[in-house]
Amino acid sequence: MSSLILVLGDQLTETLPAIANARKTKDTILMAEVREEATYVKHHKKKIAFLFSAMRHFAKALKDDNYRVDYVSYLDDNNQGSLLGQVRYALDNGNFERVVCTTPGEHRLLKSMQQWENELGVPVEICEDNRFLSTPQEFSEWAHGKKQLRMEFFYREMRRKHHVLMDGKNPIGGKWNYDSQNRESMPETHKVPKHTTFDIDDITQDVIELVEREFEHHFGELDNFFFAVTRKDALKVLDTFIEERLHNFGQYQDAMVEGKPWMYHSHIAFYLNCGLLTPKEAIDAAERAYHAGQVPLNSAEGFIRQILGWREYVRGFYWHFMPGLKTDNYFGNTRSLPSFFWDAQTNMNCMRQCIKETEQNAYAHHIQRLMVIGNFSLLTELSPEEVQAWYLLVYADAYEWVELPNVAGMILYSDGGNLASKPYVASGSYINKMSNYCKNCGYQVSKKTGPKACPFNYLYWHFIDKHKEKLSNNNRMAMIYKTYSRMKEENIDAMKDDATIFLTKLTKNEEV
Ligand code: FAD
Ligand code: DLZ
Ligand code: SF4
Repeated sequence: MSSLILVLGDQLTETLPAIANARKTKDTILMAEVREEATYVKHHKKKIAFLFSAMRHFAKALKDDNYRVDYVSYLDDNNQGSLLGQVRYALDNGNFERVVCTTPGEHRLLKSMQQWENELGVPVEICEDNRFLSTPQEFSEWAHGKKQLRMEFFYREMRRKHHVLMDGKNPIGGKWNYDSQNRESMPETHKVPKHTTFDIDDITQDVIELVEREFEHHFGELDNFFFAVTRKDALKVLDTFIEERLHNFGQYQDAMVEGKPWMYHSHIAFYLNCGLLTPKEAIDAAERAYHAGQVPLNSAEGFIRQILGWREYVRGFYWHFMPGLKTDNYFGNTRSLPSFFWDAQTNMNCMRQCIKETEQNAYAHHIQRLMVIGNFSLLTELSPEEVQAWYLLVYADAYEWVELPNVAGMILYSDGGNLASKPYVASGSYINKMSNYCKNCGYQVSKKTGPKACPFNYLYWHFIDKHKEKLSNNNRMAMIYKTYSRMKEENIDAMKDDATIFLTKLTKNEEV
């Protein structure tokens, strides 16, 4: 009995049970570049080029390892345009008794796969994705009966369970979390190490030309392709991060500097999320560097928390709250995205820089996504559906299981607070403290109202005022509402008036 094993573009890991259990002389691994996956949101050009190239390299490595591989390129005559179509075509033209897949990272695709057995008339086995350190079931068991699902407590469980940075039953250093040491801004003269890039080989060059032709109208730039597209090179990105960047990761984790998109971040989410790296090897490498005395505890713990904590937590959260998470809209926001989300043409320098870098690199670091673009999206009442689609298509590390909890739960609070204990909103002073963006801005961060005032300032108080019924009982908002209650009515009115003018401009898609 031979099996047809479907491997998706973000399942490029040889140790997945579906691949590891394949019988090399009997079974066939099917991989396909299909229009449906590349366009259900119009992914960034660099994201498609990265993934198609990584898929082609992975297929080649499997073939070199004597697996039978049926690789369908985007322009192949037999390309059916969808995963189901491609599986059906392979079944019609081969001799397979069953289909084997791995649980996909998106709810829409899992629901579709669960129907395939009926549609195809052969058994379809959906294997576990064993690349995570926790399962969705484990998350749901942890969540059961809890009023609040705070990441910090989930993270502590993960630390204990996997014995990471532990000293017996206690966290190494006596504290679970060293975030209070991780909030420094970066002096402009500080030199950040160059980020790791690779030469473009023939496979990648072909894919870049394909994407330029076939996805011409998609968002983003293709120049300066920098990605690792093989496991070997992805490991090099991880190693270089541990050697050159991890030391300062904690200290500068939240900092933003104009013209420095890469900072001390690891740039490994691209590879973790498509399978070229595993989370365990990234965590182990950071822990080893700490024990070897190469990096301080605040950096090692901060980095490990992102992977063992946040990454595992958001995946469990996604499956626990889907499909409702996608349609939740706690504040009832409906405004369409302004056109500068697509071309970065705005006088707000922080938004201009973060969107421009997103356009260039299919990457922005966490605080740019959270406290600049995300903060703006919530304060300007953008439609959750449109913001979700934007984040899913612009970043090369974005798949719905990780993008949606961050967007719906973390930046938009559209789930009403299951993920975040309070909305992540801030005025311009936060952006000014953590970046040098305000120096080159058409607005003045010190001004609260008037045509030159920083829009984040009056939009922030407009938000606080507008949602007082929904938010003022939240303990974590108490200080803010105390300050608000002491503000002069005329000042609040002036900010509300400026916010209304600004929001009307956005609705009309006028320049801001
Ligand atoms: P680093 O800063 O070096 O962090 C190390 C690793 O920790 C990352 O590679 C990532 O795997 C993990 N991590 C850190 N924060 C998170 C988080 N909040 N959720 C899950 N994993 C995390 N991350 C994605 O992988 N894909 C997304 O589509 C995505 N969308 C986001 C959208 C918004 C609105 C926000 C606020 C965050 C989003 N993140 C997403 C989380 C985070 O911003 C990225 O993981 C990070 O910027 C990737 O860059 P890096 O690899 O240099 O990460
Ligand atoms: C993101 C993506 C893109 C752009 N193209 C493909 C593709 O052509 N073939 C494929 O198998 N996977 C692709 N992917 C990744 C899938 O969209 C991803 O597997 C699902 O969204 C589940 O996470
Ligand atoms: Fe952004 Fe306001 Fe600073 Fe301009 S002044 S960069 S809009 S925070």
